[in-house]
Amino acid sequence: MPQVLFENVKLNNTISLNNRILMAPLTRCMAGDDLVPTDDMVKYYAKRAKAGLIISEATIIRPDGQGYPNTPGLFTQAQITGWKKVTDAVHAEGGKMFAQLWHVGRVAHPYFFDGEVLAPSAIGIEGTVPRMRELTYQTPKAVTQEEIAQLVADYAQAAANAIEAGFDGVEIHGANGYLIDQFLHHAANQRIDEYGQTPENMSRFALEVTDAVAERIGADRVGLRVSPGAYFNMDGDQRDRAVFDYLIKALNSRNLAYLHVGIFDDAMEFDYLGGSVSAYLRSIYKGTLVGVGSYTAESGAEAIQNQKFDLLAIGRPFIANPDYVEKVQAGQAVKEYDESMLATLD
Ligand code: FNR
Ligand code: 8K6
Repeated sequence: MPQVLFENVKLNNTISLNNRILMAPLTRCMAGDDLVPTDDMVKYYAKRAKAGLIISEATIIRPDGQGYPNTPGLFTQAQITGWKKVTDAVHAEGGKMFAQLWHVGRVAHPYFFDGEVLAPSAIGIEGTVPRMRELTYQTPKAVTQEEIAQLVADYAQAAANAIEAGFDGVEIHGANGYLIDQFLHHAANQRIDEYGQTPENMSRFALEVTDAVAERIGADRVGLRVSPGAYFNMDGDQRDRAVFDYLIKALNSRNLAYLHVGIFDDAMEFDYLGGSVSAYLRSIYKGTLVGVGSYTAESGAEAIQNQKFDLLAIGRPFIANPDYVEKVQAGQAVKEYDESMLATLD
């Protein structure tokens, strides 16, 4: 049994975890009508409450943040009430849970809402919406500064809604090519105002959202996920390195609960980062770092022992094994993940 994973950890004076294993955020596209969490979702999360911290599937902060079918929201009273059932069930099992706050930016599709697709710049992505291949991605509209201010306010409101829904905190989804990440990469951000061109300007939106959310619910309850290595709905650019150097240094003084790597396989190396995303972030970030990406309990524990990161997030194996933590603790083999498992919520 990889013992280091089963230590209690104090993230700060507000949040302590029973172990170092996090359930990674996993979009399941199973929310009900009006994007309200269902009773099946209550059961699904409660079964996984032995994780030190569950991070919810990405949850949209407002209607135009949606890019996939049946992703839950946190902007209506019915959604808040639905999530409260989930968090109550997780707490009853002794677990803790953060909500992942999401706006997909240019990965949105107006099939899901009335309005325009918004992004830093009018640069679209190729392709079609997963599971709805008839929907082709559109060229987004570059947001105005007034719209940026509203987005920042809407992230803060969604964070307040998350606390009302009983979450222990929130993770801001700044990763995987979605809205916040779009501001951080040159391939998606070609603005010429104070949100573009320089590392300070390109980091501005991410920091404004982080600060607004922290001010509303307390920095102790806020995590952030980032993808300095572009790999999903995004192209990398040598100049992105300076943007993330600036952003991560600026985060050092924010005293967040944690910073979370956004990647599918942490063995991936990026030339402009000088190696893996986790190694790059560790070289700059002074706070708690959550590693992720094709780890097993054994390889993740070894990485923690070698101080590559502090906490281990597990994604696909948690879909395959609701009792992942119990199995690892008992030294039992875990079931292999298979994409066909996405069809049902067990
Ligand atoms: C993901 N991932 C993901 N990431 C995120 O930040 N928000 C999300 O909602 C999702 N949704 C999602 C759905 C599915 C089906 C998969 C497979 C992945 C990425 C996930 O959190 C994690 O980073 C990767 O799965 C890599 O970790 P594992 O699976 O190798 O442990
Ligand atoms: C499952 C329905 C849609 C969920 C969208 C959330 C994003 C995760 C989807 C998985 C896609 C994997 C892409 C991995 C790219 C790796 C490149 C090396």
